[in-house]
Amino acid sequence: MPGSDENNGDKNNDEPFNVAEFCKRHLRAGCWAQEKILEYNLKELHELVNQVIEIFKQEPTLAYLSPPCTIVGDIHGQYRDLIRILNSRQGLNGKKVDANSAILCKARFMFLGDFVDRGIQSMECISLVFALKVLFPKHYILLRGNHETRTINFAYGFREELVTRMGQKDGLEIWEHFNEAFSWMPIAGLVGGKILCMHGGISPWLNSLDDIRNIPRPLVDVTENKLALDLLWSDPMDQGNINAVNEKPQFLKNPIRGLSCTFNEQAINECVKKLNIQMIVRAHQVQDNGFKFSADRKLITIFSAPRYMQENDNKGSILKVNESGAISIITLKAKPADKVANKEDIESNKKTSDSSTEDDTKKKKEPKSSKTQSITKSTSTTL
Ligand SMILES: [Mn+2]
Repeated sequence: MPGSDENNGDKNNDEPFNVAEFCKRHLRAGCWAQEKILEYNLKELHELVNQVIEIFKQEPTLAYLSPPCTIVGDIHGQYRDLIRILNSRQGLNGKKVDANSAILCKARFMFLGDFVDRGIQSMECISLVFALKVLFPKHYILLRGNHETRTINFAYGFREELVTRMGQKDGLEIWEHFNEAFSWMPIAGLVGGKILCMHGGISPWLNSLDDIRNIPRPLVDVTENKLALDLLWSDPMDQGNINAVNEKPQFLKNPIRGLSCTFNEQAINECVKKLNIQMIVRAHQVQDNGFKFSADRKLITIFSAPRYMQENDNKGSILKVNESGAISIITLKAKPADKVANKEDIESNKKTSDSSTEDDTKKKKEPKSSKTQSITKSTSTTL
């Protein structure tokens, strides 16, 4: 700003925050491919968080998105995989894909939360998705996961990463501000009015979509709201558990998490009926193949962090929903750590984008249901 630069010792710090530039900085070749870490200054992070908070405040607690779109599960600080996912967009119409420009063009994404913790680049992941949210608020829906809560990201990596990279004082200050933003995030999402999305799962307290709309925000401590707690934390019952197929009880204590509940097939069937939806998409649990169906495909778990925590051989997956509501699964292979994500990713993305029919896919992971509705039609491609 002319006339206001008398004490302009650090030029970068005094330049107005430019979210598009900030976003592009995250995408420049080399940064993500080689897992180099980015440098941030405190002021721009505060500015980003302020802007995203204003957007979350405008958004309903049950956020909406129309298809075609992509639904994404847990990211957990795996920045390189986040870039692969963002580049898997549909609708490029065979155009040559350049990572920088492709990522900035409009596509619709519903993220199911758990952006931070566990992986080594929580800062890049949350900063990039927040920047995309600020740039394209109606195209990027960011739901809250159980790691977008203070008590969890205190202990599982995000706070420590901020302190290590920003210093004790600045790190803790921006950590508090990020958590303020998390308290404003939407708790669930609805795709095309028929696919209900959340991080964890359903709840005995969920009897209508209005129950979700009525969850108050900011919600600093999710344990204070029983429905929000379950939406962020619950799990389907293990299919080996006899209660999973019994009629009752539909909900049990969650022995693995130590809070919230597990729910059985009957609970899923009843919930889908009661809410007049076609299916539920949730994340929250690592899967060997990146995804898993439950209750005759009325619920799907998708997990989008391949080789989770560097110690699992799991694949990741994302879910594409086309204009008519049909779903297809894209699998993200677990890559060896030294293999750079590059052109090859982009090539396979292009194939995916070009295949407008559901038939020309490489692998079928699950047997087709005999009564196939358009919404539950499912195929998979490998990315
Ligand atoms: Mn989770």
